[in-house]
Amino acid sequence: MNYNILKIDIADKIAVVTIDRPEALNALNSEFFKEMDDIIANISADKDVRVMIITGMGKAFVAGADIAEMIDMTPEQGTSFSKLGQNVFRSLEKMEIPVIAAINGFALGGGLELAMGCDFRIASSKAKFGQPEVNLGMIPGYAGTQRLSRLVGLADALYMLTTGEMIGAQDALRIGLVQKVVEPEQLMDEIKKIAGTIASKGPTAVRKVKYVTRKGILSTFDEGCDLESEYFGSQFKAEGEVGMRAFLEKRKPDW
Ligand code: DAK
Repeated sequence: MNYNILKIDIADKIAVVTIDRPEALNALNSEFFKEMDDIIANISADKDVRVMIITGMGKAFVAGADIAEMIDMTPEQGTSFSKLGQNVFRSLEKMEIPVIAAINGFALGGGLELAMGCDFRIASSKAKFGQPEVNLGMIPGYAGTQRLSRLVGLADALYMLTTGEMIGAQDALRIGLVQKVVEPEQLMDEIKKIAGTIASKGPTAVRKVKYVTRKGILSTFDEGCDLESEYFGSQFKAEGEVGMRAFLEKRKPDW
């Protein structure tokens, strides 16, 4: 798989996708969305890959949508560029395997929206987060208004969305925007460790737990519980038997 902007490295059942356009702080242009769409399809088809990590090259994770590309858009083009980004980030959520954002630096605008399309986020202590669209007279276009409030609550989301202020990694941790903060030089090792832990679990169980949890949050509680019962039951003759037998025989399961 060869791409211009994205680099992909697959090892030990973990795919690391690096956005490699540091001269523009990895700003998201249409080529990025084409490549990311293709990578999502390819990784989804590779049943050996159990976790995907997305990170950025240089001092930014992603400093936003590419302002230079957006400036001349008509309202109609803006709406369809917004839909394109929303669809690609939604596809990340719909991937069967967990997707982790490794936030190495600035995660601004479209960059924070990309990170929020991932299942969870681990940040370098130097990372900075913001939805600065209002500084440009714009609003987020890749579902940032919808995901931020769901992740951190209405008041913290509206604080970030209306002030356009950047917050640091510790504040992002405090409001639940990221799940862990580590020193910059430890970021990839730590994330690969977490990804390795996930990759060692029952692969079908991990996929199903992501599906049921994500589906449940968009359903009623009772609908979510019905789905959980169905998937819980279906695991017995899938990996459940292997995992429970291994536990009783005091050995590691061979999935
Ligand atoms: N787009 C294009 N280029 C960017 C960029 C961006 N978002 N961010 C940085 N760059 C470029 C800079 O122009 C500069 O290029 P050269 O001048 O070297 O050619 C290079 O990256 C290095 O940036 P700086 O020189 O500015 O680096 P500093 O360390 O001094 O500052 C910074 C870093 C992150 C504080 C600063 O670059 C900055 O404020 N960048 C802009 C951040 C920002 O406002 N991001 C949000 C973008 S708006 C929509 C869809 C989506 C969205 C909106 C609408 N529709 C479809 C309608 C979402 C919008 C956004 O994401």
